[in-house]
Amino acid sequence: MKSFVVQSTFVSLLAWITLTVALPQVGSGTVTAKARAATSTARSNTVAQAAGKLYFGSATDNPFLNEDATYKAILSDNTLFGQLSPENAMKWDATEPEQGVFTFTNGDAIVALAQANGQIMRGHNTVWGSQLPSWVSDSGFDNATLISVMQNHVSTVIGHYKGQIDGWDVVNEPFNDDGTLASNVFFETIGPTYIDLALQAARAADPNAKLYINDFNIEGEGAKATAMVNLVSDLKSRGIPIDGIGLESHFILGEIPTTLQAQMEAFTALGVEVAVTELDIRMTLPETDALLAQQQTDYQTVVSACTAVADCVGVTVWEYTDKYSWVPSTFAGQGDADPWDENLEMKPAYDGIIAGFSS
Ligand code: 9MR
Repeated sequence: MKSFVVQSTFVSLLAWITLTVALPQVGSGTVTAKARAATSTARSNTVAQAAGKLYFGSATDNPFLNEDATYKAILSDNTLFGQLSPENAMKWDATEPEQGVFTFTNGDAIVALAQANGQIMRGHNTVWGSQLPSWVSDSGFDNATLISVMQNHVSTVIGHYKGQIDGWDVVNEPFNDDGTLASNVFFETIGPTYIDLALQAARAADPNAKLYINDFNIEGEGAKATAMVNLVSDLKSRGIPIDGIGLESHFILGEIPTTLQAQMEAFTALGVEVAVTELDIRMTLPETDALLAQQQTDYQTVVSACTAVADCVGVTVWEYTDKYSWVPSTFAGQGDADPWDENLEMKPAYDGIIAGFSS
């Protein structure tokens, strides 16, 4: 009797779970299996290259590569991804955690993977106010010492990867939103010429790598984008090496700047290339059919802009899957920003990418 009660409770529980999971969730505010899946059979890097771009790519990080074989297998498919960016492995805190002690193990692993897969590598990044070890940020180094420390870091990291990196984010996020230069130890100690010195050291270390300045909130017209135009034209007029501007493109659903393509054109008119370097489009959770459809449209809008601009060389998503996105831990209640879902299945956003390269 007791066993029957336990068993029947178990069966009821199972039935409840089955019903709850299988019940069709229709109407607004819900997600249906059909609306969740991508329908395209085209391959994202193949269509990017057919559109004249160098690549469609993704950021990646070592913990995920080491622990998730399915994730790694999808990332390694060069019909999907023609380019990799190291999400953290080449940053200052990862590569020179103690002064003069360089560790390249994680970065090397990503470069080796890209080479084995026939994928282009972007380098990210050498000089940035974040993810700095305290021996740099809190050092109190004087001007001459910090210049030498910075030049040594740029030369050693870029030199280590000489010939293996297509484009380097040499200087990362140098601006405030109002277009003034951001306060960080380099700006505060060396002044604005830290940018010149970093770019010159990078050119000397790998003359064939494309040298980029990378930033966010420069994807549409505004004070910050104007400041980037002014900086790059000033660098070029003074003969400081600069080859590209990275538009990070961490967007909010439904808020893609209407001036995105025009801004890319304003940048390329300076004689540099541009790349969409860190694309993701986050939504307020939970996902709904409507939000996924809007996300598809938004991905298409961004990729179409790059397709339309001859000197936009490629599009990189900042992790291809929601499973490993940086977004939820940074923006409470937001997420699902990437074109593959938590189960490594393609979302409607993937169809948007394919359509964007096909436009
Ligand atoms: O995705 C990166 C995350 O894993 C790190 O914790 C974070 C720390 O700053 O950096 C993230 O990547 C950033 C990139 O390096 C520069 N642009 C903004 C990215 C998202 O924060």
